[in-house]
Amino acid sequence: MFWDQPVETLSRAELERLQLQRLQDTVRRVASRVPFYQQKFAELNVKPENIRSLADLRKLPFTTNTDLRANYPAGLLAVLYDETLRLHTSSGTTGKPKALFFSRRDVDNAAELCARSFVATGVTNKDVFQNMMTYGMFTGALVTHYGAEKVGCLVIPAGPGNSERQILLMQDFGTTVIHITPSYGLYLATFLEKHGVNPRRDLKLRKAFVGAEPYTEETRLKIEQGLGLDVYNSYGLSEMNGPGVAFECEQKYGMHLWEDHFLMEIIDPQTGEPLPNGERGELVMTTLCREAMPLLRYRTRDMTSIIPIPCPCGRTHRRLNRITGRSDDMLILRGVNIYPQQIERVLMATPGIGRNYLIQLEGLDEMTVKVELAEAGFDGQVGHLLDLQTRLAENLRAEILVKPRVQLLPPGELPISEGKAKRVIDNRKL
Ligand code: DLL
Repeated sequence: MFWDQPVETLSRAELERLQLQRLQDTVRRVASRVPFYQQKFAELNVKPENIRSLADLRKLPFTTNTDLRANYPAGLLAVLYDETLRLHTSSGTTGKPKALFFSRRDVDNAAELCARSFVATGVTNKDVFQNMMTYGMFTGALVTHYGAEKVGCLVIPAGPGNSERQILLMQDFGTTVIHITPSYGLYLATFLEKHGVNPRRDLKLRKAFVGAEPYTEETRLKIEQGLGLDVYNSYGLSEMNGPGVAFECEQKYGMHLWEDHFLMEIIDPQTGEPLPNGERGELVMTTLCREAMPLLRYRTRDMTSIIPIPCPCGRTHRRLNRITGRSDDMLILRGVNIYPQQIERVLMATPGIGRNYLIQLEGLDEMTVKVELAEAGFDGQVGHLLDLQTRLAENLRAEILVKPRVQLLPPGELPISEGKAKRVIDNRKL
């Protein structure tokens, strides 16, 4: 099923023609209106007329997280203040948030791309969409809310948390699609199990859109099994509209990045140089349609690769592999590079292990992986689980090359996360 078939199936040549024209417009726009880019262009000695092909993209400067914060609140605006319609923010771990402005056209485009994404998974106007993302400054809920309304779904703006009420809403209004973070999805699956709700028998759920933070294929399976539905990976970031940037289609294999709205590059995060097609590196994106706050070559810090083969669904927009973490997420433990996703993969694939975990780094260079046991089969004791603990520590060592301490906890012991989970606590005194 398509929302906008002509655009979604444009030939590569047509798509690239459209991209070049939109890139040139964007470059002219920022060159005439945004002092930050004017200065960057002067430093690199580039002018809008130097951008004659898509390959010329590499002449343009990168934009970083730090640039956004340094220009807070409105330094990167390319429209008049009066022409802005909506503000979102994205909070990082430290310091000022990033402020993201939307014009009327930006608001509409963001909803349009969500509608396109939802329909690509098989959603129709008959679906009931329960939105469990946080409503507020976060893009996750509002942007998808309007996208689902555009498709004609009944939208339930539930927000996250209060799982008992979530289930009542699902039962009373016949929810078929949910939008949820992976951490809350895992929690909700446990909650249903604990309360004897059998989703296949008691609910009408068909699909879940899961994103906003990295997760593994093993987590997808756990959510699918626990909630009795299909999980579609959804990727986006506030700097590029929020959700609806890249989305899985009915094939559930790789996320189509909407290339009529965004140019993508995969670079080596250390050197900034482009990587060969299919190699894993940092995703860099340039907005092609954003009016209020266009961004050139934005360093997302997200690590992924492009799937180098066309999708059987017929969409020509290229697919991204699962985001395996952020380049700045990487932990270095005793000199070894470790991504939290590697740990999650092992945990979620181990029978008897539950869905909530925490990675704690402390002391000189010690890692403890705290993980809850699965609800099913748990008899109130953790003492006699030595065997499982040893096996898990060994499996983790095989994956991350250093042996962490493993602490098994009764179900429900770790803090619940409804939004983005904080999985790593680093208190090392290095
Ligand atoms: O998280 C937008 C969003 C909301 C996407 C709901 C999908 C669903 P930010 O708060 O700006 O925006 O955070 C963006 O979250 O750079 C990634 O590091 C991470 N992220 C988002 N989606 C995924 C995903 C929203 N599917 C940052 N897989 C991004 C892995 C993801 N990481």
